[in-house]
Order: sequence, then C-alpha cells, then structure tokens
Amino acid sequence: SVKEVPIPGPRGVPILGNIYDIEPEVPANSFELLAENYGHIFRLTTFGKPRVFISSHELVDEVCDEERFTKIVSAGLHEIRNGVHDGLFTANYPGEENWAVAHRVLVPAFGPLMIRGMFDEMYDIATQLVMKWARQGPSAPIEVTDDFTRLTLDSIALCAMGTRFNSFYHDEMHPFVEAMVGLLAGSGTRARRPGLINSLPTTENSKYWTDIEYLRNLAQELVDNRKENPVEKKDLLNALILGRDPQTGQGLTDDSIVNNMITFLIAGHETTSGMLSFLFYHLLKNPSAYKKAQEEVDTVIGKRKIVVEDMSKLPYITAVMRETLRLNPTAPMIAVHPHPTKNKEAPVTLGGGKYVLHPDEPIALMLGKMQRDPKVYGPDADSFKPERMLDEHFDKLPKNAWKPFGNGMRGCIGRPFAWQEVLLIVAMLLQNFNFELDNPSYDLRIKQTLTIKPKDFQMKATLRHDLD
Ligand code: MNH
Repeated sequence: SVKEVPIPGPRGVPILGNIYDIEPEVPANSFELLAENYGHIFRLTTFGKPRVFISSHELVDEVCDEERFTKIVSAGLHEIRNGVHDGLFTANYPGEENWAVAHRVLVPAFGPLMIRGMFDEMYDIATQLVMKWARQGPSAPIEVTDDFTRLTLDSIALCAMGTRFNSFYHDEMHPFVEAMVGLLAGSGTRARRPGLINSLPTTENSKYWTDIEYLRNLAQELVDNRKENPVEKKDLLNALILGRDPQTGQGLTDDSIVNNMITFLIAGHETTSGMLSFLFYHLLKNPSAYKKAQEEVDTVIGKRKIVVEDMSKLPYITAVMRETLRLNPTAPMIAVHPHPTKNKEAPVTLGGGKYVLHPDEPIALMLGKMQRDPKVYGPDADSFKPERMLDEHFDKLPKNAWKPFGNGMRGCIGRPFAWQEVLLIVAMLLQNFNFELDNPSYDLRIKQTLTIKPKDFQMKATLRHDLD
C-alpha cells in the first residue's frame, strides 16, 4: 500500500493556531499564497480545529465523489443559518429532510422553460442599466461592481419576490438589501470569533438579529401578498408557493418558503454581479477577445431587440463566460467532509492512502487554483483564452476540472438563471456601448465578502448609436 505522507502547513501559535496566516481582508489571497508555498494540499488549524485545503485537479476530483464526501456547512455559512435556517444553501443534508423536499420542489422551477419565462423581467431590469449608462455619458467613470449588483439584485428580487427594489433610481440601497448585507457581513464577523462573544447583548449583536427579523418579516409579507392576490406567472415566487413535492405531494411550509426566498437573494446576486465584473475586466484587458465577442453580437443580433431565442446562438460569449468563471470563480471555495453514513473508511485518507485526515475534518476546495492546474489547462493556464472553452474543447475537459457552480446534488440550483442573465446583459451591453478602462493601467485586485469581486474597477461607456 501507499506510504503515508504528512500533510504540510505552517506552524501556528498556541490556542489561536494559524489565524495569523490568514489575512482577514482577503482570505483567498492567503490561501493562494499558502498553496504556492506548501503545495496542492496543506492544513491550517484555528482555535483547535484543523482544516485541509486542496487545489489540484486530482485531489478535487477525488473529493467530488459523493459516495465518500458531502457538503459541510461551516464557518460563515453556518452563521447565515441564523437568518435562513435549513434553506437550500445552508441545510445540512443528509440530516435535514427539508433540503430534499425543497430541492425536489424547486429543481423544476429552475428548468429551461421556467427560466425562459423570466426573460422579460430580466430584460426589463437590463434596459434600466443601459439607460443609466447612456444618460451618464462617455466621460463618467462607472463603478462596475456597484451597478452590476443593482442589476442582479433587482432582477432576482423581481423574479423571486415579485417586488421591485428600483436600485437604479436610488443612491441608498433598499432596506431589504441593507438588512441582507447586515446578515452577510455579521455572519462573516461572527464566524471569526469565539461563540461566547456572539451571545453577548452588544449593539452589534442586536443589530444582527434585528436585520434578520426585518428580512423575514418582509419576505413573509410578500408571500402573504402573493397568496392573497394570485397572479399567473412563471416566476420563482409562484414556484415557492405553488410547487408540490412529486414524492409526497406536499408544498413548502411558510418557514421553508421564507428561507428559500431570502436564500435566492443571498446566493443569487453577489456571485452573478462579481462574474459580470470579472468578465468585463478580462474583455478590456484582452482586446482580441473583446472584438470577437462584440462581432458575435453584431453578426447574430445586429441592432434589433434581443430575444430569448438568441441566448443559444452566442457560442463565443458563452466561452468568455466559462473562461471568466475558470479564472475567477466568484464563489471561490466550497467545503466537504467525509460522508457521515456512506463513508466506510477509517481513518479517511486522500491521494490513495497518502494523506490521513483527522476524524470529520473539513476539506476546502480552492476552485480558482484548481481551475488553473497546468496538468489540465497547460502552461498558459493563467491566461484568459476563451477559445479553450468553446464547446468542442469544453465538452472534452476531464471530469471535475471546471467547478464554479459546485458539486453534485449540492451544486448551484440557480445556474440556468445566472447564465441567462449574464448572457443577456453582456450581449445587450456590447450591442449598445463601446467600453474602455477608466484607468488603462488598472490591474485586478480582489475584494472578498462571502464571494469575490474586482476591487476599485471602473470603466467608461460610449453609446455606439442612438437609443430608440
Ligand atoms: Mn449558486 C449553490 C455558485 C448563481 C442559488 N452556487 C452554489 C454553489 C456554488 C454556487 C459554488 C455550491 C455552494 C456550496 O457547495 O457550498 N451560484 C454560483 C455562481 C453563480 C450562482 C458562481 C453565478 C455566477 N446561485 C446563483 C443564482 C441563484 C443561486 C442566480 C438563485 C437564483 N446557489 C443557489 C442555491 C444554492 C447554490 C439555492 C444551494 C443549492 C443546494 O445546496 O441545494
């Protein structure tokens, strides 16, 4: 059998362990650095809890086996449960049966037909962004991630809650968004300190719980409102209220409806707006890719109104989207642990017996680093080359070499929603504007919350023709 190899990692300090090895602003940068120093597997221990980090395709492929490993809800994700309980994203499954019920009810809601049904509402919000950038003129620097966040928020709020945030018409965020940001930021902070401090009656802690109460009350109001005033619409709110579990015939409880409604907003806006921001960054840094993408829109669509049928006719832009999420997966890390019931191995090992894990040790998958593994993507793995993501190559990638939407049954349920939204807005923006970097020497820096996005990224937009 294989000889055991110790899992490398930096030596920590007493009690706190490795916390000084993790930069609090952008943990992702620290993990990348550690992977460069210690290799494709390393271990960090914080407050006595060990965790391994893996970043090679080979190891990620191994832990994607759902017979051996399953998602673990830990750290910040565990804290978000204070707000959305056992909603899809934060449920512990196996264990919490509500996950399986909501999954069966909601998978059809994200099917191709339903997503096509949401095209008009996405289109409506997209035109608001085009209007804003057209009006502000070619010399005004655009705060790219802010405006894409307005777009993705308004679009998911319209489809999942049947409500308009009108973010493009206000400088301050809608109170629901403020409260959601409070929940997300608060969950991040809480995850980084000992539990005792989280239960003290501080102003910070009480704001956290007030935000949660506000979110849940508003969500419940919107549910009640739709129940009292039913409309015939293919949107996510109707799917939450009217959907029935094919196995048991039951609908979702009100608690589960509220959990998942807020979950869609949390899981569905930052990831998509970050993706759009990275995509425009890469296009602006790679003029030949930019040109091909714009030519594709001009050839396939021209100046006419974009329709849902166009979404399947944009292979180059599709490749640009895949390549963007390869280099910058906006959910940069997911975590698994040994499957509690199916796993028969003791002790659990990786690499064919080489690396021995502690009992129930979490494994963090560094998606960005793995998706640059030169063994899969070659010596130019760090370069932005959409051509490598055209169908004929994409379809031949080794299994689990491109995982920006997570793994298996716990993978992203919102993928088709995000995909249609990003395709539509990229096509619409390239159709109507020419873009340039506000500062031509800008190089990518990362801002991290639950997800990652470009920091201080600004561009300018010049209309290509009059809007009608
Ligand atoms: Mn999404 C799970 C990435 C857009 C709703 N999403 C995941 C996971 C990743 C992910 C990775 C797995 C997380 C984990 O293992 O802990 N999601 C993305 C990316 C985009 C995205 C990169 C956009 C780009 N997600 C969306 C949108 C929605 C959404 C849009 C909703 C409309 N995502 C979810 C939900 C889950 C999820 C819900 C949890 C699914 C489950 O566990 O059943």
